[in-house]
Amino acid sequence: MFKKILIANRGEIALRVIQACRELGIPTVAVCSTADRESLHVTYADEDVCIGPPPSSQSYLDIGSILSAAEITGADAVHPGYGFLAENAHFAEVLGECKLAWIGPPPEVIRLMGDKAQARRTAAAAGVPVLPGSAGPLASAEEALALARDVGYPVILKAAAGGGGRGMRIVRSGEELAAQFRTASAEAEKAFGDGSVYLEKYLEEPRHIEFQVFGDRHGGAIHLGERECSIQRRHQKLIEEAPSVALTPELRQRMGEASVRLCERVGYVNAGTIEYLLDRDGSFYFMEMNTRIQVEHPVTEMVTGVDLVKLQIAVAAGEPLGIRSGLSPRGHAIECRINAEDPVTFAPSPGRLQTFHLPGGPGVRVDTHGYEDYLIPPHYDSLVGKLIVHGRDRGEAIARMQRALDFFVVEGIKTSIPLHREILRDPEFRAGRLSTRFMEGFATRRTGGSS
Ligand code: MV4
Repeated sequence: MFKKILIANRGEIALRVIQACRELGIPTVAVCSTADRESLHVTYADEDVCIGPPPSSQSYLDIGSILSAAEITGADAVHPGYGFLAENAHFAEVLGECKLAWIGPPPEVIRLMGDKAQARRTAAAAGVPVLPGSAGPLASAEEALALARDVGYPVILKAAAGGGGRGMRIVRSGEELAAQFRTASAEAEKAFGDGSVYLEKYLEEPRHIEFQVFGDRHGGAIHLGERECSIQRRHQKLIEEAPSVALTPELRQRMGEASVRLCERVGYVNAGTIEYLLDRDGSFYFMEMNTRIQVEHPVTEMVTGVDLVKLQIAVAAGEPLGIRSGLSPRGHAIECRINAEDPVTFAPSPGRLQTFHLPGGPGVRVDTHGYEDYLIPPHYDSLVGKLIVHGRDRGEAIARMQRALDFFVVEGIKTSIPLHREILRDPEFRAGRLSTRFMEGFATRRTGGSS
């Protein structure tokens, strides 16, 4: 097992990794920017190293500084959390060259799945359903036009180097396609340095369902069921739950088997997430694979009883998975992301937490790096915590989330708590009628169409 783990991250996920390490008896090293000296991940780690000024490009994304921190502290493994360097294949490679263990998937697999067009082709080759569309990047607007005629409108153009909704264009007719193709490609070139664009049939109102997968270094691959992540705004998830009300045990098994096949095909190791679009008729289609632990991993932990971060560390150290696919989810879990933002305008709201009272009691978990008097720096994302509840069924989980939101007191900044309280009261949410367009309908129901 590892002797000392460096956590190349900050905030709640850095704390989450420290918790896992402590349970495993492994000492930890925190890294921090000068804006994070008063952060809990620094307080709770056994050692800490300041790696640079507040901008992440000069601290949490600075590979040289992180390597130096590992070197001077004698760490033998690095956990990347999510975001920052978590899906940086080059970082994973450099660690290997420095004889440091990488608690994540092989660099080649990160690179493969980072190219969304190649990922789509790989999924199809593994027998995982994909939407009708291009076999790879499109060479020209003419090729896009011919393909769109075959597939039928609407279609969606996606940047191969994008992902998570960045660089997408919905096209509803042939008249717009050539112009949209050129803008999409130019934008992708500018944003990612790669103008490759591919095309798919566009689904109007799907659910976003993702499967938690895990591979070990002995060729083992499993899935741990799904998360329903349809409630998001501007491609930022707001609420996630497990299981999805849309999945029967039979569909869960088929989607799970498809997910495991893809893992086996690419030699996947460590934690991963396979994102699908689920159509109303129960058809599912591969969308992307994320090669990291995700923000919403706790809902899977709650319904499976598996500590995913400890499992990441164990498989990175060479241990076999030791658990099988096909466990039935136990009860129901919901997560609300608590962001430091205006609940109406969604503008960031950094500042000091003057009051910070956490809810507790049966079935309630809070993953947060916040504490009373903590000053949320303006340089990073706005997530201040995650409120996760577990109940015997969805009804109990909803009631529990409502009372936990009521008993979560934050003063000094604006948060998404009031928005979550409204969503939890919404009849469509309560009925489980969810889709990727949920928030559009919610905004209309809330204001009667004025926003
Ligand atoms: C789609 C789609 C409909 N049809 N692809 C958004 C994030 C990125 N991973 C891909 N996304 C979508 N791809 C086809 N062929 C709809 C979306 C989409 C979406 C997906 C998941 C969650 C929220 C979403 C919001 C808008 C669009």
